[in-house]
Amino acid sequence: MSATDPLLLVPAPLSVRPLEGSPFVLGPDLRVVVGDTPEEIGAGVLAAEVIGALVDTPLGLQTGDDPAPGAVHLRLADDAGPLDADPTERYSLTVTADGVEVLAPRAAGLLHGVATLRQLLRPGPDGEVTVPAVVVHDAPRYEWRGLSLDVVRHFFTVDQVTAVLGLMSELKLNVLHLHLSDDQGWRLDVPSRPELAARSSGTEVGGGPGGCYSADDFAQIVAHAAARHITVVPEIDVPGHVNAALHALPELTPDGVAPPPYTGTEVGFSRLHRDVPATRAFLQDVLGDVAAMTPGPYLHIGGDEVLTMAPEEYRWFVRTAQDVARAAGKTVVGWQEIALADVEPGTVVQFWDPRADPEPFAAAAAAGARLLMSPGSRVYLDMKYDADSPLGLDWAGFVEVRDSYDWDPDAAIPGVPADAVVGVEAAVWTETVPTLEDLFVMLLPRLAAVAEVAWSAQDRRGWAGFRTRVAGLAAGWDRAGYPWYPSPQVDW
Ligand code: TNX
Repeated sequence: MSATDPLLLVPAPLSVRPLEGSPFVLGPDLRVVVGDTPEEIGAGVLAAEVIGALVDTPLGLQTGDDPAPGAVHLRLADDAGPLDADPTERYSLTVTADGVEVLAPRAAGLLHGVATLRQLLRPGPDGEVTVPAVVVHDAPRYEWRGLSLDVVRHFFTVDQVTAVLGLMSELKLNVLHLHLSDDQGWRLDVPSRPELAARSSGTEVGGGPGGCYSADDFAQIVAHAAARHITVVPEIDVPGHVNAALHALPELTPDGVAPPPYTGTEVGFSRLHRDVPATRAFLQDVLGDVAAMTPGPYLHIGGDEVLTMAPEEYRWFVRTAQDVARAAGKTVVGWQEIALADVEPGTVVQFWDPRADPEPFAAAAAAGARLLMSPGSRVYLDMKYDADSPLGLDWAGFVEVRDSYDWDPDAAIPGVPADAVVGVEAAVWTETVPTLEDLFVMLLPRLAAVAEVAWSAQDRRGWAGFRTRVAGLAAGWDRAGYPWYPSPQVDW
């Protein structure tokens, strides 16, 4: 690649201005220089790690105001980034022959600047790494840019989830939604009901060993995420998708008999019962435990695909779960079906099935709910790319890279106004996805497309440009050891 190549950045920044002049050359005494606040030091540690891994040398970290030439400077500055954007995540990045400067009002912006820098690094012929001279001003379109990961149908360890977090931060995604309970297993050990993990974590689709997170494991995931300014949203799916809970706690069934474990892929057959006495305390204790284990503001209560419950009883579950979450200081997130119940202002409704009647979503938005856009035909990254994909489902159709890219979240549901759209979340269900390698093949390149939909202004992006830029990421994926799908829609 030469210095005149276009700058291959995904997601596309708000503004990119290439500068005349020589590129920055990463020298042998390259170091990261930060201010002395904890936020700057935290961002500096991660920057040193990320850039150091790319140049194969551990980088030094130095605090202070030293305008050291040849260094990567990270500094908090209120007036950095596009000033009309929210300060939470905006940043500026300036690269000249003399060095690199990342400025942002908050630490999250510093990390976004480092993610942009990472994509600009160009390995030269004799091991020299350069960065073209450029000024970037950038800020996201949506505040919620997520990935939902199903760790139930197949279990993924803390290290594997950490690898996914690494990819997410490269793409400036900021919410990891963990689907922690379902028919096939229970994946989080909660103090009030140790039977759940003890009796129902050793199963998964296809008969594999399953697994679960201890409180300490979960805290580690949350900490790895927090270091990257990613919020973890835990999901306990009720009142359907509960076979694993019923198996562990037979008092939740009407006849007190535990159903056998389930390792198939059908949905919609299991449910809680309002009239079973143990039900209310289960909701209260388990949702309360998960809320207490989660520093983030959200608690996902599932709510999807309850195919055998009267609407009135369903509404009771949603109301009760909302009450528990509110008492624990959390905002409720639920799959789109909760729009048919009484959602409170601020509750996040996650749209997933485009076959549904749009009217209840418009009504929920009018009542103050916020809509999170996860249309299956666009961002369900467990769908097959095409008929030849060895992995994946196809109930929402085939989802090629361009399908994930070419849509506008603000226009995704007729009747829902743009200001009710909180953001975009990709979802990867894992019925057909047993390994981390398989998971990455489902995510890449589609997650890059979703990340751009969620980050980049609608008028700053387009398929022709994205096609070129996403091809520029592949070398980095190879260096990082990420398996990916060479979609025929892109000239790799
Ligand atoms: C629907 S999306 C489900 C999941 C499945 C998924 C497979 C949603 C809220 N429920 O239980 O795993 O389809 O694509």
